[in-house]
Amino acid sequence: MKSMKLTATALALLLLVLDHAMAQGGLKKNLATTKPAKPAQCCDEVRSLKVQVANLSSMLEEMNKKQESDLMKVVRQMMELEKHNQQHEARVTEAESKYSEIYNQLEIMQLQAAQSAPQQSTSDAIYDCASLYSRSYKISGEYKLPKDDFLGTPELNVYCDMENNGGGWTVIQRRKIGLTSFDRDWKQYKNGFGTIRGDFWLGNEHIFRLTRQPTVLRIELEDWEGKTRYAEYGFFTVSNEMNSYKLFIANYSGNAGDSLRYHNNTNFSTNNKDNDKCVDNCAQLRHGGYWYNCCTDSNLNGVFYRYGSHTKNPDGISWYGWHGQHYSLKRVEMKIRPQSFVP
Ligand SMILES: [Ca+2]
Repeated sequence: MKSMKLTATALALLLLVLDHAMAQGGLKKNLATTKPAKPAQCCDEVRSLKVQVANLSSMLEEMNKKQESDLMKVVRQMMELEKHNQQHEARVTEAESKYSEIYNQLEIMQLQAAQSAPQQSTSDAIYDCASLYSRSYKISGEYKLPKDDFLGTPELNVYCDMENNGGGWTVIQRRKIGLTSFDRDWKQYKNGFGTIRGDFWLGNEHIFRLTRQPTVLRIELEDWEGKTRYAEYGFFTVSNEMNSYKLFIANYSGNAGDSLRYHNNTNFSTNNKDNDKCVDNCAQLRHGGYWYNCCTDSNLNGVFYRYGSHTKNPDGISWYGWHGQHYSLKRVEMKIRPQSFVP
């Protein structure tokens, strides 16, 4: 601003000087026409004016130069500011991306927390006798398990053994009265049949759902002399219907012998569905529904034979490891409990 003002003043001064010089020149011309001139005085004046003009011109030039350099300085400062601005913007962008990254992580954590929430609630949910036991239901008997939308299980009547071997057992099969036929079809074995306080099969669909968590199977046997034996499997699970409720067992312990091992990795068969590993139809030959191989080393869903007739037939309730193929047991109970259960 100051240099601009200076330039304007200098220009005004220069114009004034030039005007004066022109006027002088015009006067000189006029004088030349009228009377003889005084060349020495005139030339001196012109010369001094010329010097002044030259001085002013150089001043002006200098000012221009200075102005130009000032302008360059301003431009450089502006460029510098622009650079700073860009750097600042880059930092803001970086900060923003970091923020969004953190926000995303937070969102993932919240999602995981939300997903784990129903899992936590299922540990409180009642879906077997073990969860009832942990809620202080410690008397053996019939219980109604509520429908569970999360597990997709319907309401179900079960018998809970809350007293033997630590309790918390869900009974999945029982033979003791002998009036209920176990020679049933696929659908009946799928959904279960019999009476929960007497002889029954809980149902393959229910057994499949109950054994989706690591499960223990305990089989208790009684013969006609009133002696008892047991077989326990630390691992027991049954696959879904699409996989024919295939049996998986492991980790045997007990005193009855391991007569279920022969049936490991076999599909469930019924009198109307031959899924066994035999040319024969084992379910029809043994008159039950079971994980038949070719055909049996045990037949816990076989025919109930009363005292006197229990040692004659190969289709009875047999456990080869104890009484062999031709002995039909008096009482059987199959029960399950989660591996994680603490009495
Ligand atoms: Ca067959």
